[in-house]
Amino acid sequence: MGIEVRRTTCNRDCPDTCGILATVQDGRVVALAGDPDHPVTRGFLCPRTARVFERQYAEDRVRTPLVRETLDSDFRRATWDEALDLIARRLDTFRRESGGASILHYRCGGSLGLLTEIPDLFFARFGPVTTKRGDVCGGAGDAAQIADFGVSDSSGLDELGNARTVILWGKNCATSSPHVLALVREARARGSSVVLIDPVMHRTEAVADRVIQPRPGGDLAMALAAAAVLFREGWTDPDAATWCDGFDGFRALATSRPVEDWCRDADVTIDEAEELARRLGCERPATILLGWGLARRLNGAATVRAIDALALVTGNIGVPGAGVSYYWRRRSAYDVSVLRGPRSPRTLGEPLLGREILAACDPPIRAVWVTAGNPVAMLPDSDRVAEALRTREFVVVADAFLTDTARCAHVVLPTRTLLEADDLLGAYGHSYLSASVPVVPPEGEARSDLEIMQGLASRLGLADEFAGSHRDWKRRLVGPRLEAAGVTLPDLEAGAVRNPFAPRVVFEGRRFPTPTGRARLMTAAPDTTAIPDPDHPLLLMSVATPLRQCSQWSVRPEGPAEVTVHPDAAAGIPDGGLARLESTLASIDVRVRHDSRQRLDVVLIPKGGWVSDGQCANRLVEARATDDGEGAAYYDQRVRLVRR
Ligand SMILES: Nc1nc2c(c(=O)[nH]1)N[C@H]1C(S)=C(S)[C@@H](COP(=O)(O)OP(=O)(O)OC[C@H]3O[C@@H](n4cnc5c(=O)[nH]c(N)nc54)[C@H](O)[C@@H]3O)O[C@H]1N2
Ligand SMILES: Nc1nc2c(c(=O)[nH]1)N[C@H]1C(S)=C(S)[C@@H](COP(=O)(O)OP(=O)(O)OC[C@H]3O[C@@H](n4cnc5c(=O)[nH]c(N)nc54)[C@H](O)[C@@H]3O)O[C@H]1N2
Ligand code: SF4
Ligand SMILES: [Mo]
Repeated sequence: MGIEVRRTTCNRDCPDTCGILATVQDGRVVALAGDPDHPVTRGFLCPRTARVFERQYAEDRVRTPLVRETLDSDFRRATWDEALDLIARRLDTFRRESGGASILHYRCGGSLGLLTEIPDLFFARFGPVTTKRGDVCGGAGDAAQIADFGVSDSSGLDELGNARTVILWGKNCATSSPHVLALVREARARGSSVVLIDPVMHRTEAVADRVIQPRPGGDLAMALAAAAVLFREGWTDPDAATWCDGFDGFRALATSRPVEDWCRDADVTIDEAEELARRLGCERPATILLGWGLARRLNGAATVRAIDALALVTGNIGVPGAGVSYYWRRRSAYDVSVLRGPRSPRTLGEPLLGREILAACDPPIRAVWVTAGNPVAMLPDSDRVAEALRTREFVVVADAFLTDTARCAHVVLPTRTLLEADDLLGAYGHSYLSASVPVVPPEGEARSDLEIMQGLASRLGLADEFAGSHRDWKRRLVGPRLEAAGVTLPDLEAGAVRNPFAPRVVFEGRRFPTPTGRARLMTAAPDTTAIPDPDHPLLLMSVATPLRQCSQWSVRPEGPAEVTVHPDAAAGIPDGGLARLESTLASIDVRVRHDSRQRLDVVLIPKGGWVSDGQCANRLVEARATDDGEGAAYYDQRVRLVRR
């Protein structure tokens, strides 16, 4: 068959949404490279995806449907007909006896392909059923930006080239958005100055002129300190009140305390707050690239609102080279109305999902279907999530691997991987659209979520509504509006296309999609004092690492989880020593690594460890929602290290 290079798009939950060139030899993928013609990918992939084809052919991939009667028994292989007949019969019974609300459909971010949302439509038509509410990933920040600007959207990445100052605020691009790191490096080479604000020291530091390490969760106080300096020095934009509602209220908030008091709460120096204010007020335009991490806190939405306010009062919004870039509206070009069905009769909050499943009554949750998610490993309070699943009458998980969540299922349905996907993508970190096209046929009997839903729909009287090939559905999603703008499905399959509806400069003219046309400034803030807990002196920073995509790894992590702490915060445990990492919920074995660049109040652990490998940070993390948007306060978890 020889060697061929095929083009597709990475569908992972990652802001970069890369163009991929796959080398296929005799029907197998043997190498992956970044598409040099993709304006953001520019010829390279991150290490986790460059090696993903090893997982593609892994022994432990689920290749056929797996079924078991009870959770005590082993899975046995089943045919698709057997598995789908069983599922259709059971779901129909639950619906008849207890109504659609007795079934929960939970979908998360395993693939960002739009057709991964087909199960939403299926369950809306079949039920409607119970679904999730909120968003553990970006819920708090989205809610904050919608409150401030009317919408969460960003200028094109090209605008980085016009920024005199770039602020990476809680954003570790080196790990989680390497293509943006390359653009920041270029902006710096052209003369922009780069500030990194993160309680954790990480590799992105290499592109920063200045690093500020506030206490975890101290950013709200630091932003208000900087605002107080801006007002004191007269560095705000003289016309800011014309595009902001609440200007006087925000000034009153920021100046309600002395700068040094805010700085003490943030654990930063006055010099650091002044420098931040000066860069925003005097070295304009400034672009703030805001990460998602800092909003995963109890006061996460208020923190993002304070950062938005800094940009608004300094005029760093609605002009080239400025803005608070958090989210790019990845679906905005597509006709997603084809994926929408009737509203759910009930929703359960995602950050508290385990508890909410267990507490649901009238009717109780009898069955759960999981699409593109691993909630046992990835949601807070893993043990409770596992208990909630294990006590249901029927659980179905569609996944390519036997994850912690699949281990709580009665039926596991093998799905396609990113190299087999046939789908459409937009990016949440830039403005390009593209398609995924299978570079190899599915391994074993794997099916896409669309194909799975079609199998079920034909058994439950919904066949007509779900009929059509992947390309038919992709064409429907491209829709007439995008076609009228000159973008067709073949264009998207041939390479990335700029979203014709994405603004080059968002909120241009400082007009906002709010009722008044003006942005809104926060006028009140929660208490910013840190509450110490001497029994649990460390905050658990369970953050992204280079070789893992959430709970999906390309090189299997062996042994206990590795945690990183400042040597003086290691409770006497030597570098390389073994310890217990404990919260009030649970404890896990870890290996301790010393790093003297870290703060004394943090301990780092990789995000995405599995319960079955003994590496799951979320067993330690209490389920608590953020102040708005129902995000998860993952990083406000207090822990301690105990010598073993
Ligand atoms: N390699 C890899 N890449 C990934 C992922 C992965 O698992 N692995 N996950 C993907 C996903 S799901 C997402 S949502 C995206 C982006 O996900 P993000 O969560 O934005 O990822 P990071 O860029 O690592 O940024 C998180 C940073 O926020 C910092 N942070 C935490 N708390 C605070 C705080 O209180 N203040 C400040 N200033 N900073 C704080 C953390 O220390 C960390 O460095 O990345 C995606 N990319
Ligand atoms: N402690 C801690 N926990 C966190 C975070 C953190 O920073 N710290 N980050 C949070 C964030 S930002 C996020 S977004 C969530 C992510 O949480 P999840 O989205 O649940 O995490 P993933 O590991 O990406 O898992 C999804 C599963 O989807 C499967 N999958 C991939 N493609 C497909 C497909 O096409 N169809 C189907 N059916 N399945 C597919 C994968 O094999 C994988 O097992 O985790 C959150 N959890
Ligand atoms: S995970 Fe992100 S950086 Fe890596 S290849 Fe996919 S889109 Fe690109
Ligand atoms: Mo995420």
